[in-house]
Amino acid sequence: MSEKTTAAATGASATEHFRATVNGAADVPPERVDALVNDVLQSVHATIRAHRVTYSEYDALKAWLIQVGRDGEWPLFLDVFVEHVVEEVATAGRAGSKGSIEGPFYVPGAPEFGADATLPMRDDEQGVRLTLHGQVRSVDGTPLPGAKVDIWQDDAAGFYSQFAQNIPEWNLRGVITADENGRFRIRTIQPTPYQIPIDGATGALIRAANWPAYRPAHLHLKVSAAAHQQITSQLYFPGDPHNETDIADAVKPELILQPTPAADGIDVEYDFILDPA
Ligand code: MBD
Ligand code: FE
Repeated sequence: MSEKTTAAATGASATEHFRATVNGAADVPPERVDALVNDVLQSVHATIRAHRVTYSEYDALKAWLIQVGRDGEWPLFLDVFVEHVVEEVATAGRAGSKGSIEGPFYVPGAPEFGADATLPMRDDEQGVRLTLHGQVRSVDGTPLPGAKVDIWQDDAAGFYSQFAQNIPEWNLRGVITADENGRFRIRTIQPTPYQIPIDGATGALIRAANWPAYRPAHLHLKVSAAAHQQITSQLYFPGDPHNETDIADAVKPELILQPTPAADGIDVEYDFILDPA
């Protein structure tokens, strides 16, 4: 582990990536701002009254909010504590596969591969070898040829490339194009439970509240095909104790894989069912 892999360094990267890839200034109509901000503030006011919040607690809140920004941890904090409900609302009408949150560490533009791919990894990459294979279909069962599976994950030490030091740029990231039957095969390593950086403001809050600071081991994926809605998802591993206590509340039973032993590690099959656009 590099000494430079700090919460501030990770957070600054996540903030930069968000600014570079998302139009944060998208127009939200005034009546929506009015309704949403009013409700949030009323919840805050109600909490203050119910708990008789003191000036020292109010000052602790101000100091903490300032520090989240200084550490660049707003993407981390929001994706851990808020995004799962945005995802729930956004995907409520879907008939196809369940999805999960994107989180702060997605980077578009990863190297592209054919239907049978090995993710970019170091010669001495640590971790159990994992093969993930399956088929992308429409809700009516039609295979989706040429579907894209964009995958990213942490390494055996729990770090994501581009958000920690000394990892090759696109390590354990890739975009796989499914074959003419919508099938894909991805060779990678098993991901590791992820500990929220404990030296930043988000970690300080988690410690102060005595919550578990972990996400279970997970693969991140975005699956897309022509004329279909993209699915953003995460896949998890059975028996990971963090599945029940995920700090980001992003585990669903449908997303837990059923691995089988393979000669060189483990093998998992998982199909993605996409809703028409
Ligand atoms: C992660 O790896 C992640 O997936 C989320 C949602 C939040 C923090 C780190
Ligand atoms: Fe993650």
